[in-house]
Amino acid sequence: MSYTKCWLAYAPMGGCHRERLTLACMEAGDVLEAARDELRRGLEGLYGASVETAAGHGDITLEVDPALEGEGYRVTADSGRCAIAGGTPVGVLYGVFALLRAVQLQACPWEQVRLEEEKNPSSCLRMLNHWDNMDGSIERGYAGNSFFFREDAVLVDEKRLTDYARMLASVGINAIVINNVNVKNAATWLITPRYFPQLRQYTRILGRYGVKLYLSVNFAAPMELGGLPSADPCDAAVLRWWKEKAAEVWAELPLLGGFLVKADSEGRPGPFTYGRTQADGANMLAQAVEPYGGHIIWRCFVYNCQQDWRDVKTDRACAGYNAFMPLDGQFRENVTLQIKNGPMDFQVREPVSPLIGSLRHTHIIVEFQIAQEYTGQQRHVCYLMPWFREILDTDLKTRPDNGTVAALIRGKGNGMAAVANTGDDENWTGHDLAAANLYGFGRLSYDTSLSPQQIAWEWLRQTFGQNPPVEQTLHQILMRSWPVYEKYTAPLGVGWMVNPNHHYGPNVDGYEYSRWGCYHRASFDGLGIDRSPTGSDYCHQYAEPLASLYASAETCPEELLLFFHHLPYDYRLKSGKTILQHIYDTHFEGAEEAAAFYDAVLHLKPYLDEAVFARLEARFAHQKAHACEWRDVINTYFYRKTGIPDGRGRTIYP
Ligand code: GCW
Repeated sequence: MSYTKCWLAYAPMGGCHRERLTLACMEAGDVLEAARDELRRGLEGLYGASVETAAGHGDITLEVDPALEGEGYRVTADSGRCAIAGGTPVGVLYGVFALLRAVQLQACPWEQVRLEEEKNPSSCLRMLNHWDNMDGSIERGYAGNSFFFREDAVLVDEKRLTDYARMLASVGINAIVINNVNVKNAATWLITPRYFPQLRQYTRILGRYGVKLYLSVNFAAPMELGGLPSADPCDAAVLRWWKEKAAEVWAELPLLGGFLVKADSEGRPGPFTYGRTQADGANMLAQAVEPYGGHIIWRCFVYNCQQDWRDVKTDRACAGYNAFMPLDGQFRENVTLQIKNGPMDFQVREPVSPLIGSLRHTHIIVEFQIAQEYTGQQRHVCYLMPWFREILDTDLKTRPDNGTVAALIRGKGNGMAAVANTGDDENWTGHDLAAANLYGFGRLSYDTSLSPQQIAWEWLRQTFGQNPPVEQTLHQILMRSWPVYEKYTAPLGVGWMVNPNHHYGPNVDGYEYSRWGCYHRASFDGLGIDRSPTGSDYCHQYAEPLASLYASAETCPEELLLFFHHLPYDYRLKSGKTILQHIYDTHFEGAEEAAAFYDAVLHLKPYLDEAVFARLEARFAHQKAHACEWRDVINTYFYRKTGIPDGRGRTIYP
């Protein structure tokens, strides 16, 4: 299947033509060769120049400078001369992408490009987690099927994998997990000779772009592959099995980064089965992979998914903290805990998980989701960088100086991961604008200080070239998209009003009487979940002053009000409106704004490639209609609960 180049299109920059450029590179090696190839491809595309190799000095010089941090780079460009240095070849590659980005943003003749940029990555681990299954389907995939797997085979499409690796490297992503965290059936066999030859190709292709391969593994593999009677992490035979397995795996795949594990979660096996702790499980695996420099990433998404909705004391939001906080300091050096950004599950709005700030002696990765499971499934536009920016800026007040999430994920063993949003669709991400989330996540993970505005602007310029109407309109749409989506789907921190299983579309009570522990508790007297001391007291998992701030409805940030409190429909917000009227208003406004997005996109027809316009037009038309469905279902639901009509007399169906 053919596919687009996304932000690596390198469209010619009008009026900036240049015949010839010379390029000198001091050293050799695969990654440096990739850096040279990219520079050539980029400059040929942008300037129409032929790029020739020079001995000694050229217009552009690439070099490794060990004085820089490994994946850091320095680029200086002035008067037609440019020097790109990196702490390692991967740093050089990142410098090349930084130059190409700057060239496109400046959009001027080569001699006028000026750049003075030195950067080190904000965190060590900048990962994507693909939830691809070996039959080719993707759990929570909204952009076609897997380009890694089909019918239990590992596909090696060298061209597509290379182009993917280029996209990842261009934004600083340095690791990917290609298989779903729910490891079953054939995927359990990925760590056996059945798949080593193909996976070796992956490590080679990705390695050229500084991207490390990781695999999700099945905690019960000693039973399923090895025929052992148990997978008890404290059983010597189990440890022995994993040690032998690691020796075999790394002998075949010496470049493998490590394993990602979802244990004791949503039906997956884990140490709890044997009365052991999550640390027992993680450390046993860590010990096995340690001789090879292997790394264990252990997910904290551990909760009881067999809850009873009648039980109002058990609160799923408390689960991750309760399971992992007592273990702080007990994990081996090569273990990192991966924690979802919020305590529930990638809702449109959640508070930041308190576990992120409270662990002090444990490496952590914060897990984000750019697969838009709960944020419009890549049919609605939802640019997530403003949301991720807020998360990174949240100060959890657990450190005397800087307790922001961005500060907590600095340093060795820490980082950011995102559930990936790509598939084999021709534009990679289903919705063309969803590619901004892939681009943005990578950029933000490399440089956590970037603004969502800047990222959107960079992405638009590189994707669509110099195209002012497109840039302006789509920039505004991107920046408004998350607040608008929130308006018509998730009022005041309430989530989960979606259809069970596939999670698309409105269904206010979809999860209300289910076993999954995610309720909104709408009743005759009000709405929201009491997580204050009179309820589950989840708010006291936070340090002061946050605990008190969340504990009182008066001081709780309004966007999270109903996440923390059950309040009457006539409770007055700071705006003076009642909660009910706020719900009505935001749903009418959200649907109107979605309609305005559609109208704005229609005006871009003359400025967009035909196929791109057709795809955008179809998605925005769907969003416009579907936002009305959300509006009406939610408004009617609350009208029926309360019998109180809209204060402004707009149509709410009885
Ligand atoms: O909420 C759930 C998703 C599952 C996913 C799980 C997880 C991979 O709906 O599809 O499973 O989160 O993060 O493990």
